[in-house]
Amino acid sequence: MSSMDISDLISANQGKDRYVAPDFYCIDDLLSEEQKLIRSSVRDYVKRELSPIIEHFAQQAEFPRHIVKQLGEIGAFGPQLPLEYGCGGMDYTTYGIIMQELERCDSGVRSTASVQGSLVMYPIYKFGSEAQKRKYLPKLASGDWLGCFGLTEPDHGSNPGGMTTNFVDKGDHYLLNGAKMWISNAPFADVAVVWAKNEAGVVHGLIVERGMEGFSTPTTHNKWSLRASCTGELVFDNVKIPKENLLPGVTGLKGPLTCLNSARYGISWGALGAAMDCYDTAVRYAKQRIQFGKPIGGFQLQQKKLAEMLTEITKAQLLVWRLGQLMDKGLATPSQISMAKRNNVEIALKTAREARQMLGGMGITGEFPIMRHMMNLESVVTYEGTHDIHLLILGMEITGENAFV
Ligand code: TGC
Ligand code: FAD
Repeated sequence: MSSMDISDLISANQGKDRYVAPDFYCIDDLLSEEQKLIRSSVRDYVKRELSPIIEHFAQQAEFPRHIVKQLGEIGAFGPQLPLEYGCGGMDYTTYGIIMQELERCDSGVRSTASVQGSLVMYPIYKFGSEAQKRKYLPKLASGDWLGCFGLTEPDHGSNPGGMTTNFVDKGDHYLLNGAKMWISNAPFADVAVVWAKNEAGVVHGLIVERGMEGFSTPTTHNKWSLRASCTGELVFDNVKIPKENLLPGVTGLKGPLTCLNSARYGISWGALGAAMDCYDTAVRYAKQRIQFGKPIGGFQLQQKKLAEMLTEITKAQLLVWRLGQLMDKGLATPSQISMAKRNNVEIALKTAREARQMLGGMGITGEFPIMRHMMNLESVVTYEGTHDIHLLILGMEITGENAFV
């Protein structure tokens, strides 16, 4: 889409987003003035630049590529990473708040930001050499470059430890072979953080750059979910990787799983944003839609739906607020993060499904964001560890017994 068409779309739809965030337990009182200021500026950006265009891009199954630079400008890429590499230097609660505001608009937008910040910049920051940090982080933070994260393979999704993508040491370089599937941002990514096994079967992280010979990124078509996010494959056919592109700071599966802790944390805030948007839309509709001579919000059945949505949203808000504190103190455990990701995506999906019903036939149209959220959340409940996998992580924490195998 040309920039002229985008500005027409923005003008035509400006002001239509009337979102007001639910805050039944006054959780705002628990946030700092700075956190609220950042939230307000991201919310303004979303209302001004994203809400007017998102439905169009989702309907067209097109990635709004122009927003990558904008997301960099508003500080959505790696806000939790240090200032010295061009990042935000903020706390994890602020990171969560930003993810919530973006996913309130669309899970695909949050996906773009969480892949970039938690799955590309974070591993480079945490496990990269000083030269790698200086080379990649500022350009990724500003949105000049887009990154992607390659862990999942066609035959290894929930069980990434079985991966077959591999590299061999050729003296002055590595030779990478294999394929990754379901990779967010892949078709447009400038760099990919790829997890692969060496000759000894040990997992390492490698930075692969677009343009390297033998590296291709075919697009995944026909998705009914995350249509405004681009998904693709990463195919490596004897790709020569310079030795300085290996992440020196980690070996083994704990490398990618450590990055997933950060991204799953962001999703727990983000999915809640989608739930809050569905709830807010349903409340407004219930007050306006007249049937049998009165607003449908006056019927007990509809009130039950709204009361239960708000209850679950409020519980989920408290969960992520506390988890944010634990993240900032470095105390959050992977299973605490699993609980929040699992719970908040589930309540978001349930909220979206109930809200969609409350809008009747209008609920299936693009006039309202609910159906789009609902379809998006089917990906969110699957990626970064499925609903089942997070339950098994919790089960293992509780019992000490491993039910994966
Ligand atoms: P297991 O033997 O349990 O563990 C292997 C090593 O990893 C360590 N570890 C962790 N370290 C840090 N954080 C965590 N959360 C960790 N979980 C495990 C563990 O201590 C061990 O370390 P060491 O030193 O002893 O070697 O591994 P397993 O093979 O039995 O599998 C465990 C399991 C199932 C929990 C894990 O593989 C898993 O979480 N599976 C789900 C896969 C997944 O989440 N994939 C996500 C792909 S990326 C994605 O979806 C991006 S979507 C992006 C978007 O668009 O937003
Ligand atoms: P499978 O692992 O085949 O699971 C199928 C079903 O079996 C699931 O219901 C699962 O819960 C269940 N199951 C599996 N194992 C067990 C068990 N032990 N016990 C009980 N039930 C089990 N990956 C990346 O690396 N990078 C990305 O950027 C990325 N982006 C994505 C974007 C989208 C839109 C989607 C849909 C996926 C993305 N993924 C990405 C991949 C995602 O992480 C995987 O889809 C997910 O981990 C599940 O793997 P799978 O699809 O192979 O399902």
